[in-house]
Amino acid sequence: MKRKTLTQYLVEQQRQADGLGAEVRLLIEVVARACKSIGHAVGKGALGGVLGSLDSENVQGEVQKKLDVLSNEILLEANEWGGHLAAMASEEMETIHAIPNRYPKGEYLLLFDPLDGSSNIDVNVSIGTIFSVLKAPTHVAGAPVTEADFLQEGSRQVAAGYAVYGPQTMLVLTVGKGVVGFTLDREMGSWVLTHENIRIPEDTREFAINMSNMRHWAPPVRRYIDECLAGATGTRGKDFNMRWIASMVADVHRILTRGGIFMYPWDAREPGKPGKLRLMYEANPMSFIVEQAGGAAVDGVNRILDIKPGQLHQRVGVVLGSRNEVERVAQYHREAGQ
Ligand code: P6P
Repeated sequence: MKRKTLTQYLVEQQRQADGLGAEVRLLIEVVARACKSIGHAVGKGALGGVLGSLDSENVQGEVQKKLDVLSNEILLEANEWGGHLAAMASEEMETIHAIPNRYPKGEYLLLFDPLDGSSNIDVNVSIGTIFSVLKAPTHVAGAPVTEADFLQEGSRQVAAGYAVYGPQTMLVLTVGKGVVGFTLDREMGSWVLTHENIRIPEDTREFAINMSNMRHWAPPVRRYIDECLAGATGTRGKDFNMRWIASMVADVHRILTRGGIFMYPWDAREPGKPGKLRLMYEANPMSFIVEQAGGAAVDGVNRILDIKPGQLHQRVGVVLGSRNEVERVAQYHREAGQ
């Protein structure tokens, strides 16, 4: 049977009773097309002269890779003219990006990490693009959009998704009706629906965490990982496996595909920061996707999608994946009074 394309899936979603609005459908198609361009640039690697770092740093204080900046520009240019957005925000830009006056404005806000996992670019390991869609507050009609308009809980996302540039290039998407996956048919240049209902198993034997930070973890995290490491000889009564790709998109995609728990918790290296990952364009979109696939996502104890943001680039601890394992970690935090 002929597989559906992204366009066909979005048209069918639009026809539903409480369906997708035309602007959101256009938004997703534009972002998906931009991800094709990013994937094409990533795939060229050294042949495209796009590897390596620039002399600049982003707002996070991280050295920018050429592909970070290129990916950001691709997403900005693709989304400026369509009339579906009020403004955009990116990990690579300190302030929000207003739609130029020469273009019509729409009702939605787009946030993205244009190329997540940048440390993996130069070593040819999977990286990805993460995006999140919010509705702009009604008052923005006519008034300039401000950063405050973006500071909405993750539970208010209209859509979220990521592209993963790996052995296959895939687009994983939720519009609040479960999670679907599209594989890029590189010959036709079309996104083909290959995963119609992605679900995360509630249990797992696989954890993902950067073990080199072990001495900096809070006790509940250390307790959980120690139990996993004790395996069948310990209280868990089963052996665990470990994976850490250091590209959130790749680690989360594995968890959506076969289960697992992903952890980037608070640690004592920078005690004033709640975690390394960013709430608005990493944790929130991934948490929306994970919950829509039957998983769970907490900052250690609180549901990530309930967090009221204070700043655009604020960071957060992240524990997400197979529901029963995430709940165990949250329980250990509650028992520790955290
Ligand atoms: P570490 C990539 O830089 C990233 O933001 C996530 O994609 C990834 O999960 C994490 O940082 C890796 O961090 O400290 O292991 O290099």
